[in-house]
Amino acid sequence: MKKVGIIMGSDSDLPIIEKAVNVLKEFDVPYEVHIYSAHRTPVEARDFAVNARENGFGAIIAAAGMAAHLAGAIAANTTLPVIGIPCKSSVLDGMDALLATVQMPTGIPVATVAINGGANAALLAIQILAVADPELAKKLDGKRVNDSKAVLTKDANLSL
Ligand code: RP5
Repeated sequence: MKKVGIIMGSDSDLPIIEKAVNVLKEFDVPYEVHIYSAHRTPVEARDFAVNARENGFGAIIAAAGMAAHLAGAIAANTTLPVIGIPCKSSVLDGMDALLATVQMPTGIPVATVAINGGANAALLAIQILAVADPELAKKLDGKRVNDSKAVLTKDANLSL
């Protein structure tokens, strides 16, 4: 199976990345995590992206806050699908990162999830890998069924 690459701009983004890692573990999807910054370690971030396909990755998750250029910088250097997580890490509550991550120029797409949306980033990466992996697709179907059941159980237990 292809791996999911997870890059975060700083170790202060770790709590958000942990949400993604937990989902990937739940689905037994292999992953690799790195701290590379578009600004502080631009060479390492670029090298990871340039070599990602050859190194067995099928999708890349990039999480950053503030002037969040990481996902865009990664996307500029690979044609693998890149999923951006805008992180809430400044006085602007993540709106800065959201706009910086989502507003990509035509030709270099970044699939941007919600602010701090670590779990959805992982699910989207899994859905991308599942296009060519029927077993993984079946696991995704199973999760949807379980998630629905959990809501309906809460509905049945409502006592207001
Ligand atoms: C971004 O700046 C990082 O992704 C992080 O969200 C934010 C703050 O980084 P630190 O100053 O906490 O290292 O590059």
